[in-house]
Amino acid sequence: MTFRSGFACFVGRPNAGKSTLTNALVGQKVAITSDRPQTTRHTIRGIVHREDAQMVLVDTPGLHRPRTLLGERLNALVKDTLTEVDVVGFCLPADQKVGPGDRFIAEQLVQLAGDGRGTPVVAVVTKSDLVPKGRLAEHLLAVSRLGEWADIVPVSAVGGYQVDTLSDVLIGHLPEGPPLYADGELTDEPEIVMVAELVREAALEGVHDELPHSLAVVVDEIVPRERLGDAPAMLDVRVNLFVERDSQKAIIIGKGGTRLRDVGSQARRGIEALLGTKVYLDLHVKVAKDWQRDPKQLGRLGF
Ligand SMILES: Nc1nc2c(ncn2[C@@H]2O[C@H](COP(=O)(O)OP(=O)(O)OP(=O)(O)O)[C@@H](O)[C@H]2O)c(=O)[nH]1
Ligand SMILES: [Mg+2]
Repeated sequence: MTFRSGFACFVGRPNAGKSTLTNALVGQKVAITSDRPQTTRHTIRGIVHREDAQMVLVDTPGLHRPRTLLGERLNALVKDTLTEVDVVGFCLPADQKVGPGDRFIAEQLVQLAGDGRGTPVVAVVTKSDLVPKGRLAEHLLAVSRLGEWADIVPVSAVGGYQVDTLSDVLIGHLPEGPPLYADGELTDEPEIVMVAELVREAALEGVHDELPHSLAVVVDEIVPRERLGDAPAMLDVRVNLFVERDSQKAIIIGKGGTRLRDVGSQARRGIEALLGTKVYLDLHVKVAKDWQRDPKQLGRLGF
């Protein structure tokens, strides 16, 4: 049996369903998801293990016309990733017409194919559960006219439709080679990053307008709590949430602190599942004025 291994990445405009699809292919949550655009802010590797192959799936931030320095840095990150993979999955959501955002990305992908490497691009029509069959057929046609694709695969990460088929198609483009990660390893995301991401995911729920973009989360420390008698093991997790303005701080905290408490209890459940121990989660909201446009602050927040 030939064994294949290599790298695939998902690109697409914000909110196209890249991270949800990554999680579905890996079979476990490695990337946070939300219905707010620009949820993903760094590349995340999820590893798909099979008898005959190992695929390192790189989930990327949504590609878009940048309006801030953060946006520019995210786009640059995606472009770097594109040159480093064996196959690209271009995600186009079925519930939205092919638009200027998709054409912008298609142009970048044409340049990639033309640079001599000839990286194959598979068009992935995401969220196909959201549209009737006839609409899906129209969308597939529009996608096929958008560029030269190695394949076009409609999927639904939520319904599980054709997720395995997509895995087969992507793996078919990987070279022969040995596994790159140990058996059972599902991501190379450090725990500390996953913890911060789970807090950001919880905090994104129900906030609107500019706030999702203005929110950054950094773990301050994770320390084991001293055990008294046979009390169960417990970790103290201190996390800072940064926003850009005082008004945003008030929204995140909510009336009498209720909103922040809800965010904390939702995030704590995910963090306890991730770390496998009880957690005391301590959230602090701080203002870092206009950090999205400030190179110094961007550096400090890890961008
Ligand atoms: N119905 C349906 N909804 C989906 C599907 N895939 C993703 N979604 C929803 O679409 C929204 C965006 O999903 P994400 O996976 O966060 O999208 P993304 O492309 O990673 O977004 P960015 O990281 O912001 O670029 C979320 O609310 C998901 O629940 C799907 O197959 N079906
Ligand atoms: Mg994402």
